[in-house]
Amino acid sequence: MSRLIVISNRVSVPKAAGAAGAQGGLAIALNSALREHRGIWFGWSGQETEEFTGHLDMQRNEGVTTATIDLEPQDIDEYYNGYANRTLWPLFHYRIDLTEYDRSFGEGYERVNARFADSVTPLIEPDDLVWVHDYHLLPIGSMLRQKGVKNRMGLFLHTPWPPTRLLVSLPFHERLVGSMLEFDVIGFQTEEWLGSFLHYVEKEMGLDINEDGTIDYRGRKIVARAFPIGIDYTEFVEGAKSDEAREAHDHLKASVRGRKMLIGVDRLDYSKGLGERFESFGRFLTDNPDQASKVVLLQIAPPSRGDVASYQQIREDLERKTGHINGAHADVAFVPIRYVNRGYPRRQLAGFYRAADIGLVTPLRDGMNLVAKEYVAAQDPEDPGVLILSQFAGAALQLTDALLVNPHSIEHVSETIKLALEMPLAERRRRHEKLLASVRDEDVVHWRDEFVKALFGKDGEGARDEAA
Ligand code: GDG
Repeated sequence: MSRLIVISNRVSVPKAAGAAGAQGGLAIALNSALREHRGIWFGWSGQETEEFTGHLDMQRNEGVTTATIDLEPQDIDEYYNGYANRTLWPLFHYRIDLTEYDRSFGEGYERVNARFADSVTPLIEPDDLVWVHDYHLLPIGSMLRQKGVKNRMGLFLHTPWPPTRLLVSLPFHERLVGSMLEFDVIGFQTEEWLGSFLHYVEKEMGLDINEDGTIDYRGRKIVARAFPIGIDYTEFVEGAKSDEAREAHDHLKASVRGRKMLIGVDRLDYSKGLGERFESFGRFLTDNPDQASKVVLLQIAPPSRGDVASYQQIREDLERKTGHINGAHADVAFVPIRYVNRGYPRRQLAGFYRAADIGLVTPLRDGMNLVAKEYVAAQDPEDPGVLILSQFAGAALQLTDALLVNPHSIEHVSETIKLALEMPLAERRRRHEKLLASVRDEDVVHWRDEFVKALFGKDGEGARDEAA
């Protein structure tokens, strides 16, 4: 069996099941694939070093080998805080108003991708399959090819892919996309992002897309496909049954004292539509004054990317909005928004989801959105909550039995909250049953297996044919 080499910006060192700070579903799924394939997970350690040496820190934990490198402060500034999080992230989430185009970011991005390629190449054996993750590492495939790596290589993009008219605002966009075509498999979360990518390839690069969706490029056939990611359903449902989850559920339920609860769980990121969500909830309270003392919104929002100015702004904006809405609608015995700027262990989170009557998942743009799927998995099937989901999340293409909303329309979301609160049990059950089937059947293991199968190629050959 071919080994699997996973390359991503950061590496998640495996921890024993149930350990404190246990990992997310993606890390668990990749680690189990690595265990099965005797593979290696390579990436940045998250640590700084004065001068880049390329020293590999190899570790083995829970049957998985990880290899990490440290980066220089300038690398972190230009590659991670710069090109990845100030340029590509906003651009890929359709926010060209927030996108910064600084030449030094692009240079740092290429330099770090080259450093990744230099460091990982000696670890790659001829039959290995190479699986690269996300927008941090789009050009690494071409750099590995230049170093003589002939293995089959795949890229999976966790974010959306923007429409061509937005992408062409990126200086050197042709170079970036051209470098991606050195991969054998390019995976997206949804058909929509895939469609945007193929549109670019056709219109800007003049390439033909074959009937089966493959692209012929310099004598090779590239598979570009949608592989919608899921959650680790089994792990999540087990966690939701744990004592920790039950205690978190009971504690939260007791604290709301019979009021209906809405929950949001998101990294503090402008793509998640938190400002619009708070405004919609505020509008709901204004339009339904009798409800003000009967509902509460719990928003869990662990801070992220705090070194980037736009993230500092969203934080300030949300603090202002929370203060404003709570000031207008609170009473001596309750506040309508509980805004919590910290993270919780996964099992507690599962308990919180189950305690909530509504899951409010309203990103302005999201590659997939796993919170929507976790909310569904955590519900009591006999008395499930209602999922309100943005039509702009990749998950909306699968979770069609959620109440789909336009998160930009404050009125629409406000009215949908009312609808969800009034939804009869039979309809809640009917919708939940369908949602649950999708979350259970298209889980992260299914996603991983589909991608690895595509990476193997039809003939099951690991190494790619040199003559092809
Ligand atoms: C990117 C794409 C795509 C959140 N707060 C806590 C916590 N979380 C966990 C959630 C969920 C994960 O973080 C967030 O995943 P999302 O999918 O919602 O969003 P991104 O972080 O933006 O992820 C996204 C994903 O990659 C996978 O491809 O779906 O579109 O943007 O699992 O539960 N976990 C814990 N405590 C928290 O407080 N333990």
